[in-house]
Parts: sequence; C-alpha cells; structure tokens
Amino acid sequence: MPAVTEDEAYVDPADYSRAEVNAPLTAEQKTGFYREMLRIRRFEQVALKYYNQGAMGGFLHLYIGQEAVAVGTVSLLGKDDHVITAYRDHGHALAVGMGMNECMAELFGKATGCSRGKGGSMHFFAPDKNYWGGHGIVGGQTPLGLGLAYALKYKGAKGCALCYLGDGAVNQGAYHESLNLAALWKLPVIYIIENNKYSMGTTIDRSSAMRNCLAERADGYGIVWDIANGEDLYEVRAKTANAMRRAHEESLPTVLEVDTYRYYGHSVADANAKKYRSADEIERYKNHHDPIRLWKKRMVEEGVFTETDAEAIDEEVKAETNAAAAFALESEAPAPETIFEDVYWEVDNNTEAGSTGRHFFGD
Ligand SMILES: Cc1ncc(C[n+]2csc(CCOP(=O)(O)OP(=O)(O)O)c2C)c(N)n1
Ligand SMILES: [Mg+2]
Repeated sequence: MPAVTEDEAYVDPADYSRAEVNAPLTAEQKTGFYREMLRIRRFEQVALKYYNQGAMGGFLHLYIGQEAVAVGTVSLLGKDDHVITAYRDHGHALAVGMGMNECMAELFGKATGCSRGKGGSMHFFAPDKNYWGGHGIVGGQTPLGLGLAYALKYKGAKGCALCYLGDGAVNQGAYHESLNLAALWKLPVIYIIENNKYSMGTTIDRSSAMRNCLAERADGYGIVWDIANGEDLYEVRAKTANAMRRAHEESLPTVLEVDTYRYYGHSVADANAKKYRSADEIERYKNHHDPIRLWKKRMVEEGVFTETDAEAIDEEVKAETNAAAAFALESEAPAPETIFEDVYWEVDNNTEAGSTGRHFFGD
C-alpha cells in the first residue's frame, strides 16, 4: 500500500504553505494559530509554576514542544469531527476551544474545573466541543476513538474522529485491534501518532521493533499512512487535511505519524528527564525545531505580523493565563457531599440512551 496517493504527494515538501488547505489562509487565521500555540505554552508554564509551589497535586504531563500538532490538526475540524487523546491533553483541550479558566481550575482540583475538579490534568473533557478527553490508560483511547468513528458512520454524519496516541502506545494490543476493525469496517478514524521519541524514559530504539517508521505498521492492515514534520504547522495541516478528506469522502481510516518532541520530562514526577537524553539534545530541539519560534519567524518573513506584534500577543496571552490562575486559586474545592456526583455520566444522567448503553446511537 503506498503511503499517500500521487495527487496528495505533489506539494513541494519544503513549502507546505502552498498546499490547497493553506494557500487561502488569511493573516488573521495565521496569527490565530500563533496565539493558540502560545496559549498552550504559557498555560502550561504557569501550571508548572503553581505545581512546584504545591498548589495542585496529581499528575501533570506537559505538552510543551508539541503545540503545532494539536493546533494544526484541530484547526481543520468541522462540526461533526471529534477529538480524543491520552493524558497529555491540555494542548488539545485549549485547541478545541476550552476556556483557560475551566482548564486551570481543573488542574487545581476546583469545583469550577471542566470535570468539577475530579478529573485533574489527565481528564479534561468537553462533550459540547466534541472533545472526549483525556485518558490515562496508554492506548485506551484508541478503541474509544474507533467507537466515535463507528457512531459517525452509523448515523450517516460526514465527520471523523481524530485519535491521538504516543510512540509508546503504538505497541499496545488495543491499538492493533482498533486498526484491524478500522480497516475492516472502513471507519473514518485518523490515528495521529505524536512521536515525541520517548515513552516515559524509554527511547523508541528500546520499545519498537520497527523503529524507523511507526506509521508504516498500518500497511499490515491495508490502511493508508503518512508522516508529517510536527515543527511545521503548515505541513501538519496539509497532511491532516488529506487524511480528513479520505475520512469524509471515502469513510476510510488513516494513520498519520507526526514527528515532534517534548522539552520537559514525561510528567513533573520525572526526576530523570535529563538522564535518558542529553541536555544538548533538548537544547537542539528548543533552538532549532521549536514550532512556535519557527512559526513566528515564518510569519515575520511573510509579513503577516512583526516581532512587536508578536510581543503584544504574548503579553495578552500571559495576562489571560495569569487571570486563569487567579480564577483557579479563588475557586472553591468541590463540596465533600458532591463526591459521588459527576463521576459516571451514566449515573448522573439516567436517560433511556444511558440505561441501554446507547449514548451515541440512541438519539
Ligand atoms: C496500560 C498502561 N501501561 C503503562 C502505563 C504507564 N505509562 C503512562 S504514560 C507511559 C508512556 C507512554 O508513552 P507515549 O505513548 O510515547 O506517550 P507520551 O507520554 O510520550 O505522550 C506509560 C508506560 C499506563 N498508564 N497504562
Ligand atoms: Mg512518546
């Protein structure tokens, strides 16, 4: 199976700005992508600061370095497209349009959080934005993403499910069972492998037999696959658009591997973050492959905005982030008597669809 069709591969790989999906972008949209990536980064930097001060507990998996993946892919979504991801979920949440306040408050375990303070960092959810979380079991979201795509096809909606997973998760059985059914039933699911080179402290060399290309395994299921450079938002959008067209027009799955990197440890509890990789490696990515810096440089070169404009955007984003932290600090913790509420949607929303287990099919 070819990775991509000839039609899709025509774009000069050095310049995806001219791809069909990017050429019509307005200056406002391009500036918006810059702002969205920066919002993710500043949000997490502030979260880390408060975590280190002891203002929140639990896990905190930072997405910093990977921002162009969430912003680039999500920027293409329409009303019938859905998103589901793993525990490194803050970037996708902000990209789909969740508010900083509800996200920050969730990290602080406050009742004003998106999951009423009971989910924490790994469990951001926004069903009204087609955002289905936030999952802690590695690979656990992959059959759920398949289910979203199944529901879309069953209902006759022209949508798709973007299901993100890591380079470690590709070795989980659930993912392979999902690929098999995705191909067999021709489901509009797009598996986006965010290859940040590490699963906790384990390099791909030590976890994957076929380490040079994780997406290529899709060949075993007859699924079209592709690879994108995650430091180039234009390329991420161009490759994702191809996959979405395949999902929308032909109801076919795609595996898209996106090359990316995380600057921080696996989570804030990763005391070895600089032991299983060198400080030089991290610096190299920060200095030469940072998606936000590269996008800013490109925008300045294109004349979309100036360095001064970029600084002004950063100031606005910092103010928004600090306001979100203040909101989270001032918010109340969930009342003890609410401990059993909002834990299972089925219990709190005892609908006909819920009692028969047909949430996505019954209405
Ligand atoms: C089934 C399962 N096994 C192990 C873990 C512990 N664990 C949490 S994250 C992780 C690494 C996953 O790495 P990857 O898929 O590359 O995602 P990344 O953290 O890089 O985003 C592991 C082993 C888990 N949560 N679930
Ligand atoms: Mg990884």
